[in-house]
Amino acid sequence: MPNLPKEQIDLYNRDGFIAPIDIYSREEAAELRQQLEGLEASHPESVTGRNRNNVHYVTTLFDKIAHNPDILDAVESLIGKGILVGGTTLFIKEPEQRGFISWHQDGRYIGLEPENWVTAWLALSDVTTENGCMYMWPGSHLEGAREHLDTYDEENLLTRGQTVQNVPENETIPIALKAGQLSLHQPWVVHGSGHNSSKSRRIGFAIQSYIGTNADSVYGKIFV
Ligand SMILES: O=C(O)CCC(=O)C(=O)O
Repeated sequence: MPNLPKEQIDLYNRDGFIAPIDIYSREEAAELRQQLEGLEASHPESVTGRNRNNVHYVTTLFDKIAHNPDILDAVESLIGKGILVGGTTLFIKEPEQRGFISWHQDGRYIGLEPENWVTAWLALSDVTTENGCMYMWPGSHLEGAREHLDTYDEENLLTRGQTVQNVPENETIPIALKAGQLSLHQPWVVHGSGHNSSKSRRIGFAIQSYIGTNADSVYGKIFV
């Protein structure tokens, strides 16, 4: 895939995200999902709980996805050449699983500056409003860092339940994706996702994040 066209880059700058971007065909995505589910069957502990964090170290399946040239081309359009994989996470919501991700900004807890980094989220199942797709608040990145309240809600899949308050939910946009499609979002865009109320799994693989080689941790300097 060539780099993203200017119109898409403009949309990213305006809204704080772009979706959908076609990466894998349906057949390829089904094959990747099958490999994941094969691993879950043969080595269940390897891709559950904390092992879902940096799962690209656990299996080459996810390392290959994180280094997919089409994804890297799209990312290069936004952050330039010299791209590092800062971390990855497998976000799975099981059928009818209660569990949501509260409104948050990745920039607030990943803590990297300067801001030439971007989170990529690849769907390995179809992702819909019913099974708990992400919602983005367009333009919310333009005001930079916002206060987050640690709510420690039991059903919140974020460790501290960190939450941006007073998000105008009627302005937020669902990011429905077909298996094999990608979304890209900016560090300061406010986003979250709801429960899976469907009878099928919602499977997403996030590269959190692709970072420019000049990005440095600001934890302990700006954020604590
Ligand atoms: O998978 C989800 O629902 C949320 C993921 C997320 O917040 C992220 O990738 O930044």
